Amino acid sequence: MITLLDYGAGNVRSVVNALESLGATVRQVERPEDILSAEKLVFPGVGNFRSMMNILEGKGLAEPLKHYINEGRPFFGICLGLQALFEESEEAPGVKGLGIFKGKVKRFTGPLAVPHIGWNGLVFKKPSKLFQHIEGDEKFYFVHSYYVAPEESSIILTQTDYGCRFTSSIQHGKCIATQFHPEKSGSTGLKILKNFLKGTGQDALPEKASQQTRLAKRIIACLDVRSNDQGDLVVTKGDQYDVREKGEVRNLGRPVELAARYYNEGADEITFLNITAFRDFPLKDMPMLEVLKRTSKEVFVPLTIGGGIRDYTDRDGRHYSALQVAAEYFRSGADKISIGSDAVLIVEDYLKNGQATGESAIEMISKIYGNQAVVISIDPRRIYVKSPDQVKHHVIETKHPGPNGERYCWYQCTIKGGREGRDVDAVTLAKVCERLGAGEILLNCIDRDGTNSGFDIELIKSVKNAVSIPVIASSGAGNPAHFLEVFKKTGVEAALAAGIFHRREVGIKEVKDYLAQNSVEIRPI
Ligand code: 1PR
Repeated sequence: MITLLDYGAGNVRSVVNALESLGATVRQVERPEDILSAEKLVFPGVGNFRSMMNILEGKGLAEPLKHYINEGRPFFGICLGLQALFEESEEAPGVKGLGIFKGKVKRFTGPLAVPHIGWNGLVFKKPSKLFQHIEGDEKFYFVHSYYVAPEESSIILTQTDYGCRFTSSIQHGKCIATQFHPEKSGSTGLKILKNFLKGTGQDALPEKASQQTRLAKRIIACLDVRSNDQGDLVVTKGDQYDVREKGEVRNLGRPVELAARYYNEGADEITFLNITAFRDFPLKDMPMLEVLKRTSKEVFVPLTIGGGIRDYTDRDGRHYSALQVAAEYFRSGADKISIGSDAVLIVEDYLKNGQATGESAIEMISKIYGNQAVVISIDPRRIYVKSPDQVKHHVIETKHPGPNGERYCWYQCTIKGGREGRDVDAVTLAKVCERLGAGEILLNCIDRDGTNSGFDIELIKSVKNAVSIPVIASSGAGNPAHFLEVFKKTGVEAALAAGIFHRREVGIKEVKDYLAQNSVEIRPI
């Protein structure tokens, strides 16, 4: 029996699913006494250090937790569940951590994008039972802006490189904690959890361990989901956002099945976009929540869900906040939520008033769940202009002149799935969203969507250069060379595709093999 400490700030469903897939029975901590009576305790932390400590203290869980760990009983902390063990964090000055180990939690500084999101390797510092059947060159999924800096080097189990070398896991007796997410690290991560559950066997030091690690470029499979005219929830795909063919919604398969296929084929992440959620209220759209619940039972890589994350008042006058909508998605198995239309309206407001309200969906959700959980999905369309001073927007000089020979363009943000253009450009949107607390940009492009003609390098470069959070390039992938081009020319952290994967024109493995042959770091399948 495993006892799981859920303090209600994120996706613990995936940890439960991972443990159950390994045959464990999981019970949740309901009262402080449940911690003390645990046989094995797992503590997955997500979100913000301050809110985590406030909740632990407020619910009377901090003391039993310290007591349990100090008694040397089996403990597995994940992400913030590692950071909580230290004295304090730069994320929440003045807030005390559990202080089981000496040391601080620090923020990444330097030129690399923060949060550190994606698959990175481990440098092994000491043998552990945890590493049985681990070869050493595998990659694990990280998503964090802060890392622990222990004072006692003897507790350091692994280290990882990202601008600096940081501690990516610790072990002291039976107390183990990882910065990476084993429950989101595919079959390799499950091996780590299995070793913890087993708790027996020899200490092992992986053979292929390297002396340096590199973050992999992520390949993401995207599933645009909506109901077709018969009322079935299907994965569809548009050409420049038009998903109908001969009047019918294109049907490319079932969401859960396709997601499982991409997981098995080596996708580093799966994104679901509920593309008609701007019309319907997503919490009424239970099938989408069901899709997430079912997918997270068999897919152990990160899941992002977008569509309809905004405040909403239903016909009976009942108000739901974007935070409530997001919370439901997280509870159903999402690791990140993506905000599209509402982000444009939030930025319009910000630009009009010159300041943040503190109450926008981006601010509210990132405050509770952490920046890394908030993705902004941008749906821009290219607008040509004759000269840069013709509009007040961020204008670029383009190598692809417009229909009347225009040499300049800007990228207009749209809402409602491209149906309505607004007076905000993609670069400004990305910058303001970063300021408000977004952790990642999913950059689509209506002109390229479904064309197989390659990513819009000019758009992607200008957004990537404007922000310091990770950027996912999307729209237009037609072959493996397009992925290489976008990584080499823009430096984005991830690239997403839909049509070529759905139609089996190109496989994820083919893309990764091609990238690896051309010296791009990838997560091997
Ligand atoms: O506005 O917060 O409700 O979110 C709605 C979400 O649905 C947005 O993220 C928006 O991008 C998405 N969306 C809305 N309508 C469509 C549509 O296609 N009619 N899909 C749509 C956007 C773009 C990508 C696509 C890539 C790669 N789809 O998701 O997967 O362009 O395609 P490709 O590789 O085939 O070129 P909200």
